[in-house]
Amino acid sequence: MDPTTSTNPPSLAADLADLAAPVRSCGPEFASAADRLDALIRRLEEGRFHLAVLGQFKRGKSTLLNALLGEAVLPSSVVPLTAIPTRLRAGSDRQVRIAYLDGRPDKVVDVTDATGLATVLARHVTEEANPANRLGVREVEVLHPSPALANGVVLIDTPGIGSTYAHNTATTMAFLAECDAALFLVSADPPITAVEVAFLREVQEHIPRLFFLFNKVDYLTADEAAVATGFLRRVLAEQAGLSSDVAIYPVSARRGLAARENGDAEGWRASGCAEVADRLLRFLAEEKQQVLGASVRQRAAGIAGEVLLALRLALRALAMPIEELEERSAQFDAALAEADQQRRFAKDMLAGEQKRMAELLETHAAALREQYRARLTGVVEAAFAESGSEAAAVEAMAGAVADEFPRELEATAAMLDEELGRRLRVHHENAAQLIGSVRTAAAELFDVPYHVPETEHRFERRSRAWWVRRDFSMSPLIPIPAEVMERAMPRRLRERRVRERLARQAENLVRANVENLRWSMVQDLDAAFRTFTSELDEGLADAVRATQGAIEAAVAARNRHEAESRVLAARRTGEIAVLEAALVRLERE
Ligand SMILES: Nc1nc2c(ncn2[C@@H]2O[C@H](COP(=O)(O)OP(=O)(O)OP(=O)(O)O)[C@@H](O)[C@H]2O)c(=O)[nH]1
Ligand SMILES: [Mg+2]
Repeated sequence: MDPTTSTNPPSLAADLADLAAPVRSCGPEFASAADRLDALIRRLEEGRFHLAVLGQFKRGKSTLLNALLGEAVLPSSVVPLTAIPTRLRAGSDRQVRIAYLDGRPDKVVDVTDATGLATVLARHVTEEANPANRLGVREVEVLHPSPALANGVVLIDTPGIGSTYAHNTATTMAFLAECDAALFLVSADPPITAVEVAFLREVQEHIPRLFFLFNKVDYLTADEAAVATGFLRRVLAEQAGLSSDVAIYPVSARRGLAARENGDAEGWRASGCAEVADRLLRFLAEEKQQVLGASVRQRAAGIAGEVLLALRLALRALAMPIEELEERSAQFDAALAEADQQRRFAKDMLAGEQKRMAELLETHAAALREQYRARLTGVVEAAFAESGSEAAAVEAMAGAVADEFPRELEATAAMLDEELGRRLRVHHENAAQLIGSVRTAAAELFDVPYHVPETEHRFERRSRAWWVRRDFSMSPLIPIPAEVMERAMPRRLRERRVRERLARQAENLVRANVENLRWSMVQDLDAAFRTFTSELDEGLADAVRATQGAIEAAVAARNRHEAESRVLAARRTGEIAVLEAALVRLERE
């Protein structure tokens, strides 16, 4: 029995695909609806949960992942080994996809068993076979049927940090922003090091959820393990600011792997790996998938509702006396003209909002500049007055910049981001209402059922995550010019020159860093409004195309030939039945 077996969740992606295919075959006027359904499927895929295993070299990251997979496929060794991040995600068969740094096409290798997989991986991801990444591999992705990868979990093996191979550390650092959560592996041999604490601090900046695994407990007696985790807990609390009751999961990845290979459920549980698999992987992934799944389901149902409306409109129009059809069609055109008027109005409002947001941003940038100028000047003057040393003053300024600015700039970025989200939400609701009104007008005029789907209240903007997390790295301080010449000057004069120079440095720092923030926000603001405006235009155009298109097609069919209308009516009736059934499946959850 597979100790990690879980019931497979019903596949939302499959339900969506069942919906997208018939929508696409309804005709070219439904292509955009089908595209939107495909985009939702992609979003589900992208929304997979990325969980990295991080830690210093040789802590047992690859071994732990092998244990979770249930077979030894990731190379593990007693020397620093993993050199390329390797993603593991669900697939029905084993396959490796290798992506290259220079953009040449990915290499895809199908393998039949664990040994084949291990061989391909060893050739590409190890420091031994691919020293300093001579093969130019960017990343490796493995498809694998293990249940540990169900629920959209993507597990990531990363190169260990802190080994003599500095490039491995750099590779892992560059990877952090893509992770939703991480398992941070430490072990007893040796106890947590200063390098790991520094790495952990960095990781904390990028990854919102971290879980601590204490590996290789098989080396220790129960008493020793208790002492060792106590020490780890203290270090985490004192040096990484974690709460003193932070959860630490003791595991033996090696024993876990052996247990999986021998089908030993008790050994699997005793290794501690079962708890990691059950509690962490499943819990985290489900949490994320639920939120995403609910939102995707709701949107898909909305799209299906739109398509059904168009089909029903067509069917109704095909059955209506021709004079009545023409009259209602003219009334609908009038409703569309009114909607277009409102669209223009909405765009004017948006342009005004964008201008006000830009002004707000400038006001904040000016205030920040003032605040930092005062703060830095104070720091520099105090340090210089106390020490009389220019170098010490520069040092103090650098300290203030490094400690305070990033946090405060991020806080400002987050605040403005909130504000933008709040303001755009109102416009978003108005736009949804306007687009909905076109469909409602058609439904009422032609007397067919239609419910405007609920709009989601959460207004999503893609830029948010990297806005707030962007690296507000500080501009370097200007090097101090040679002071030799000044040594000969009278003290007063020399001090004045130093003070002036320090003030200039402070001013430059303030400008550079505030400008950094301002510029990135101006860009994001523009992008947010541009996207929003085009979404409004496209959404409205879609609504018009679907409703008016369906009615016009019916009018044309009626005018051509009675037989043609009958064929079209029969086809639409069939399509409605198929879609209604697909919608029921989608909504059964
Ligand atoms: N005793 C014991 N040894 C383990 C355990 N887990 C891993 N090891 C051993 O530790 C060594 C390193 O394991 P790897 O899985 O290669 O470690 P890694 O963290 O992936 O190393 P890098 O890829 O170099 O960063 C191997 O010899 C493993 O067999 C464990 O739970 N107990
Ligand atoms: Mg490894």
